[in-house]
Amino acid sequence: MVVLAKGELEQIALPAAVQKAAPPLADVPEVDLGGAGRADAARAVVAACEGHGFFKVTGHSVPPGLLARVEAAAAAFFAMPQPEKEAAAAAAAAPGSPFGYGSKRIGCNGDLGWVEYLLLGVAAAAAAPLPAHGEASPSPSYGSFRDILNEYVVAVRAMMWEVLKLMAEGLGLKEKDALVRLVSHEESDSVLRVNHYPPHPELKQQGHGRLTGFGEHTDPQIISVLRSNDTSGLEISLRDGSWASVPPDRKSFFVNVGDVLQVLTNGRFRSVRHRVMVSSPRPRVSVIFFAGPPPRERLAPLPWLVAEDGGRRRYREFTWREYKASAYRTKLGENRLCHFETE
Ligand code: GA4
Repeated sequence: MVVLAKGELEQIALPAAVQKAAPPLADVPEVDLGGAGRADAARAVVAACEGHGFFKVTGHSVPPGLLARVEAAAAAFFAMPQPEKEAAAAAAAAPGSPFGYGSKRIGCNGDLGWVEYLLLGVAAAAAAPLPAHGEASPSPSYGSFRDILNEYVVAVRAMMWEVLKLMAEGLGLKEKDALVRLVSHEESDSVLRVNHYPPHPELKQQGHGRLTGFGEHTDPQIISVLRSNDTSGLEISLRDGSWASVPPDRKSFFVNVGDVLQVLTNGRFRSVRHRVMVSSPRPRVSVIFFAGPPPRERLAPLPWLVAEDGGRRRYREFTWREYKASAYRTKLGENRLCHFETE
């Protein structure tokens, strides 16, 4: 990983050092896609999105063997020497794009975290959704990693569409495809992120128990689907402002409500603040699929949900292009939705 300048490690370590470890989230809401009752699953999705804005998906049909291959390929990718990772991932991104390999620097507004990552744009509805820009033949190691990630994206996307259909049903929307339509359009703007949080044994000796891996934030998109290895670190913010750690579960997926879904539901669903803290002696690897709408899509609270809210419209209309541009100007931890509230 890239060496940090003087003072930068303190930025990652200090805020965490003064915090106690968050207690485990006792009641992780669960949605069983393999269960008998569709109506029950739809109700469970809505209740979870209104509550924490976060839930676990079990009973899905993404093959465990594929999850294991993704995990192994990610570990192998991040184990490569730094220059090789940079060179390999250059094949993943057009010059000047925010995509590719990154280490410790998150976004471009000065945020730092104890993390290295690969960030890729995802083409919606394509058989091989991940880009192959740049060199004609990317390095063989990156090439095979990308092939495995392509398989993963196709499988996870199908599971996510299922969840979004249940959501629309649970909300009583007339158009059952209202949410899926936004993320499955050929111009839908989705992102895949593979994060690697290496352990940092020396910090313990220096008296820093926990590092900020990925600082607190909400996700700008509609929905995010996360899968991690068996290492803890993910924490969500509860409604009372306290933090709870999410026990890892490598067989399941974790779903976050994003900012745009909070807007579409007129604030009924909660875009959950979350973060990743590093304290484990084992590395954490997570893969997150962020599903967004097409750039030109005009987003506003859905009329049915405004009517249910007594006609009160909590957010003004905007396009995803506009929201994204505004979000990318912010620091990670900022509240991005406040600029779009009607009052
Ligand atoms: C948070 C969610 C996703 O990881 C991400 C992040 C993006 C980035 O890493 O480039 C952002 C962050 C995320 C929100 C505010 C801006 C943009 C870093 C940052 C400081 C890929 C996304 O879409 O928004």
